[in-house]
Amino acid sequence: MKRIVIALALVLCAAQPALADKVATPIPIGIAVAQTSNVALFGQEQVNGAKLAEERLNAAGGVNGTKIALVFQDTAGDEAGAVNAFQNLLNRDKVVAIIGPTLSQQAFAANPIADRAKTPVVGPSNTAKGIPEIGEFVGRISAPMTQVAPNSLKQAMKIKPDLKRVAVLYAQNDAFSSSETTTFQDAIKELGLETVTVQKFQTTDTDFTTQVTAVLGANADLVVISGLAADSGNLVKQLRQLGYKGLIVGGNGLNSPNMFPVCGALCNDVLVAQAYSPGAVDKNPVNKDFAAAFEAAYKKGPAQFSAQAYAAVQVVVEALAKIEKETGKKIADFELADLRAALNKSLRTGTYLTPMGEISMAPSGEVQQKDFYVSKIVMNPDGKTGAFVLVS
Ligand code: PYR
Repeated sequence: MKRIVIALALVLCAAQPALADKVATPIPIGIAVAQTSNVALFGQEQVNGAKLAEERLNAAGGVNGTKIALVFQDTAGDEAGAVNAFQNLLNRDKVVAIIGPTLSQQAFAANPIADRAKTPVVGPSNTAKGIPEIGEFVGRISAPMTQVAPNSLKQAMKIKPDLKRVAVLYAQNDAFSSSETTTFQDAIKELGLETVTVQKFQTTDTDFTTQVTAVLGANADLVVISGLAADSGNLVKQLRQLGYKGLIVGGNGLNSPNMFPVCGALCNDVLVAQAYSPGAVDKNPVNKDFAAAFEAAYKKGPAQFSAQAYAAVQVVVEALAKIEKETGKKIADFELADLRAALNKSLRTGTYLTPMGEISMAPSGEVQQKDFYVSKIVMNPDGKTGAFVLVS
């Protein structure tokens, strides 16, 4: 009985909204991305983008003169890591919002925790169907693959107009990959192409002999891959090593230069649809400025995952500034619970001029973005470094 009473008391305490908490200064914004595991191939790029945003936005005055402080929590690559990171950021670090996690697979597990804590989540790289639907406090600035991915198929058809036979491969243990492949498979049908084989794999796989044998046996002239960076890089490498000579379209999991060392020179010519391109600077001075600052800081051009993480921090900071403007009250004078609720609303109003162009967040939390790109991987002679070269 005594144990039950103590347990009940603990539950009641934990359930109490942190009404007494004021927003700390500098204003804490959580960054829950993968800094370890294979998913860090994306996460490291996100850390770079977020850190650059913190530095530049603070140098420009932060939120009307109040600085922000990013609080980094490593989610590693799985759901448990993301849940743990979210809990720390919400309860210990008392952040005003969480930017993260890296994978949709992690978002489906961790975002409901932030939603229950009435704390806004801004997804910087969650592109599966169903992310904003997780809850009222869940939004994203990463365009869903339903809008982005089909562009790469259209580009493949431009390169090879007699294209017909498509092999589809996807990681069945990953929510984003399973979602993206349905988008690809629908688009393949709509574009009048024929799916000649569908092959599944795991994100932890390193040997793709079975899948490649099936692709070669099906006589495909286009291969479409939905996976993460390490697995997809190995798959591309083994397709080429075993003699596949046709076109390859990669989904968002192949959208990282950190994949280049995995497939090396054999990454050449893979087509990838993108929500950001460092090459698209002509019409967007914000991107020009960002790309130059990134290059100066890291001695390399920004990848999509970096640009989206930068944009996520920018969007949160601008939404905070809007709250001050509209209420005439400084962020530090808010109670945390009130600020989190106000921020969720503010995020969903107005537009943001980011490195990805002008974006906004619908009341549902879905991003609204206009410009998308397709790039081709071009490797350098060193076989380790390369670039996504804009083709459309
Ligand atoms: C996702 O997990 O949603 C990615 O796009 C990588």
